[in-house]
Amino acid sequence: MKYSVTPQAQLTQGPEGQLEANGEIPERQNIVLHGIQKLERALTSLRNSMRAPSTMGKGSKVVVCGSPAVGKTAILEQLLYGNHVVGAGSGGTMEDIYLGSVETDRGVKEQLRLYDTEGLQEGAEFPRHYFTIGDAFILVYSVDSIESFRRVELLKRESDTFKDKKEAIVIVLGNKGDLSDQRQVDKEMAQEWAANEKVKLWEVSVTDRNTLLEPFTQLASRLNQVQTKSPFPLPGRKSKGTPSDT
Ligand SMILES: Nc1nc2c(ncn2[C@@H]2O[C@H](COP(=O)(O)OP(=O)(O)OP(=O)(O)O)[C@@H](O)[C@H]2O)c(=O)[nH]1
Ligand SMILES: [Mg+2]
Repeated sequence: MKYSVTPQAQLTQGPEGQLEANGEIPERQNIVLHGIQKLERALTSLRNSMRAPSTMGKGSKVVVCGSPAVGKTAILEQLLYGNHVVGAGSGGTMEDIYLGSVETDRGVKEQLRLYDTEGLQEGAEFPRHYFTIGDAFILVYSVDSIESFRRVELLKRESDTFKDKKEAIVIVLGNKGDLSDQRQVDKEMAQEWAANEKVKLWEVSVTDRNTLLEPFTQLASRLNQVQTKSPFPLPGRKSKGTPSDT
């Protein structure tokens, strides 16, 4: 199967969800807290987002969530840019949005707005507004942390309770599959849980980008099906066709 993933831009959102794409950077505590490095990143993101205004507002919204340091950002950056250096910290995410285009198994491109969220410390609540935003949720744990798997179990229960779109898709990624000597989450146990929950679960590793392609292609395909089936199709969504149409 041929996979194709095209990055489009990275945006950064403020704590209240406002996009920094209108030429103004709101006064934000997180910039102050995270210092010059964060500020530089925000400015780069702003420049990127201003370069790609026509892509804003489009695309299925995919929320990526889980415990801190399970590799949420690394997964997205490896998928989209292929440039993540394992072991290089990303500094802890507050919230970033990546725009990417992923080819579905029908050979059409699905635009994704990928919301990279803040890692959830023990006891911290996942902000409820994400459940109303998301067309899909990627719950990420790390195979070397049973706590991170417990958080995914909790997020799945919360998504059942709070997501307000019945068709919202949930998939699970067990990251850091390369750390087999530090494994705390049994592969079979995790797959059994996923089968009971009726969600798909893949073990992946950022060290092997190929492991990321199938989950994202399947997700894009399912999102594309949901869009196509919608009784109120968005303009331009109706006749994406198949590869043989082109
Ligand atoms: N060995 C290994 N390390 C990984 C893998 N994925 C990510 N890492 C490393 O784990 C660390 C944390 O990765 P991040 O992508 O920052 O994790 P995160 O979930 O985005 O963290 P927060 O934004 O703080 O919630 C980094 O040093 C990554 O390089 C993987 O598959 N294998
Ligand atoms: Mg992160």
